[in-house]
Amino acid sequence: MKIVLNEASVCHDAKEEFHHGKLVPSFENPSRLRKIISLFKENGVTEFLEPKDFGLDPIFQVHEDHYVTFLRDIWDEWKTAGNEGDVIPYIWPAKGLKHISSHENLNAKIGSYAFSSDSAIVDGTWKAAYQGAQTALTALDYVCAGDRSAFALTRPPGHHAHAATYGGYCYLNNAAIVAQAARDRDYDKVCVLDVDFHHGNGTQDIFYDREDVLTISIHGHPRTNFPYYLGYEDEMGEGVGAGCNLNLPLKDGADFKDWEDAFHIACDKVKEFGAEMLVVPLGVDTYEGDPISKFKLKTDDFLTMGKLIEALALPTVFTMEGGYDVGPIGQNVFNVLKGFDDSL
Ligand code: SP5
Ligand code: ZN
Repeated sequence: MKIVLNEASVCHDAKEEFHHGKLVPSFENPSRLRKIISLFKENGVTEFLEPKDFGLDPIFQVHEDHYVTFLRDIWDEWKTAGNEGDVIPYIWPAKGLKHISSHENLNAKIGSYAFSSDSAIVDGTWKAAYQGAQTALTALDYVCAGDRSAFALTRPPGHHAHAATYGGYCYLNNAAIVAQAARDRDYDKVCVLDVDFHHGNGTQDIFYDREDVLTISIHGHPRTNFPYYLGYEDEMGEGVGAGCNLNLPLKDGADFKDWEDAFHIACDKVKEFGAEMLVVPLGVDTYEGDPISKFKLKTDDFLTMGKLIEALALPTVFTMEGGYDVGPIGQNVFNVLKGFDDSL
């Protein structure tokens, strides 16, 4: 399996986020990727490929132009205006307030593009996110050229990002960008099968009215887990996309047996849909030790997960998403890929 590494990931280093009413160090931080790389090297995986540059066009196929401009420019605007800390929203156009398309005030603008406060924007966020999208597109490029699978090793993650909204540590939706690029490269039917602990709200929303991209997510139930406001069973797609979204929320405390039962339902859907390409937003925050999640998967379960994904027998692009227990994160990620491709 080709592994494409986003070296610019370290450029995104947010200081803090709110957790239980306090500012704590960001769960999503550069040590996550460093750990994964060193564990891979210990296991003899030493070839990390550089991303090619496909430019902004494939990003614009998924994200709105004004949103991309916002992500690119907001740090400089924020600093020029004299702000000292990271860009963190404090006001949102919630129900009862007006949705306005252009904002004179930076805080008003920031709140209009964010859905949560956990995703600070810092110097280097745009660079890391842009290179992350290129990393994912490069992984797709290898698969289009004949590789069975490729892994985009990158952060920040992407699956929570909508067409014009960031949140959940995500800015550009790498998995959605790959799925759309695969469509634009003659794969007629693409499936995004999201195995991160959290619902892939951004990806679902981006493809919600589409019949050519099936979105499936297995996740902690949104009644009790982030992102709370999306990810329920009754969200099944709309218009021609009706039936092309499947949510499989699981109860808090779910173990691998529960997860596997959901996975088999997902498999039936992938086959019925007739997917020609699989994109897997891979979060290992389903791990039992994860500090912000509530499933009980064990390190060995991730090997089985990789085998189950492989059994779908489709060209597959993995994008790195969540996983916040940094000690075992490398082994957990490695196990999924090793389960998929034993030659790794
Ligand atoms: C990609 C990904 O895994 N994103 C997850 C984003 C979750 N961010 C919010 C974490 C909330 C932790 N603090 C609130 C705890 C409430 N019990
Ligand atoms: Zn997650």
